[in-house]
Amino acid sequence: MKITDAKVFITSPGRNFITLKIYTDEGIYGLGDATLNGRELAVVSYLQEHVVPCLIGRDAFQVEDIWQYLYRGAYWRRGPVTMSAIAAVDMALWDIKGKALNTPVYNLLGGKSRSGVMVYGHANGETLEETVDEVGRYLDMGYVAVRAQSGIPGLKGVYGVGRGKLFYEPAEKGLPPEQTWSTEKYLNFAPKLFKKIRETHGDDFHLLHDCHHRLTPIEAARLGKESEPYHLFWLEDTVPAELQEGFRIIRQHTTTPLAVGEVFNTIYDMTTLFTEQLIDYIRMSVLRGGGLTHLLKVAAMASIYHIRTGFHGATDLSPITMAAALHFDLAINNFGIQEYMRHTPETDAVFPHAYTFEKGFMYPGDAPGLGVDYDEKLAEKYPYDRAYLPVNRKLDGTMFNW
Ligand code: EZ4
Ligand code: CO
Repeated sequence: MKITDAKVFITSPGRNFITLKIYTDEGIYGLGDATLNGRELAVVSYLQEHVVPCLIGRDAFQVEDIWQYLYRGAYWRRGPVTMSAIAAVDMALWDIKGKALNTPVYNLLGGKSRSGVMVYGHANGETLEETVDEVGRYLDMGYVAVRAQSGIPGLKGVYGVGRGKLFYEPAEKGLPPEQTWSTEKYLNFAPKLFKKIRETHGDDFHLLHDCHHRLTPIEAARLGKESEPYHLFWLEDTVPAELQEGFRIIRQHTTTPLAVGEVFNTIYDMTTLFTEQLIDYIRMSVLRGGGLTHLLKVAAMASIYHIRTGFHGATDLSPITMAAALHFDLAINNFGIQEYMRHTPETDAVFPHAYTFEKGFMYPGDAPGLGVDYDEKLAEKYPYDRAYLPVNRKLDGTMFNW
């Protein structure tokens, strides 16, 4: 089966999404997600100018070879733009293979290893009380795992507290919005939040929290230690993970499980974290991490070190990435949990999909391939709209991590 063409689509049903569609000489097409929040058109250009011409005429079934061709063949390896582009091709090819063989992608990845995929939802509030109430709302919706993020007294626009409830989206039109940060205020506040959540809602559900790369290792160690009585499922992205060795310090001090990796691009970003067992969950997504082909290697290596997956699943990953993740999660042995931020109804309409949510679990569905389509006509109604993720400054104005 030969690849005859590939097109890149841009749509903005509430937020920007980039989609790659690969066509074959047998009439089967495949879809891949190429969305890079805040830098979308860089990936569009990378695909259109540099990747699509190399795809024409290739055998669509040679998924591994095409992956290696694009990864090794660029010479300039890795990075979010390159790896998101490769991921889009990879997702589309797995989609094509599933459709050609008339089977859902999870069957190509080893078949079902479990009945459903446990997901966690996002409870966000402006205040501690509001966040505690939101956690209750998610439990009422049937979730068995909830991430809690709250506004902090004295800080403006804290990560995780956004517009709307079910559909949190941090990217804004115009130039990047500026937020403020104080580690002192945060560290004094977070354990109180966890305490109140456990007192109000009990122990019988998984509680998660994201630090969004804002701590130093010793600060992360303090938070991990003080959180131990509330037994978090994980503490995410405590420190910026460019320095993998930084995790050694955190690990020496706390038994709170650690998750990291949504900004990682390849297996080389995590080799120290794996081999020294410095983390418990790896979060690199199908989209950011070069597709299913590369994640198969990541999951295999992780399994040796007792590390499980907990893939990124924010709204800036399109329903195509969500579907790809669910097929993968269902199939591999060392699956841990899957993040699930709901897309808006407008986005769901542009990407009709087979996956479903029920009582805290998700199911990829049994449609051949990934089970997601792209409504080109409807998508045209939502033209690209430049938006940026926020930037973050300390209270004295120092530029910091968002
Ligand atoms: O801030 O995907 O765990 N989830 C996250 C996300 C990221 C966004 C950035 O675009 O950290 O909400
Ligand atoms: Co995160």
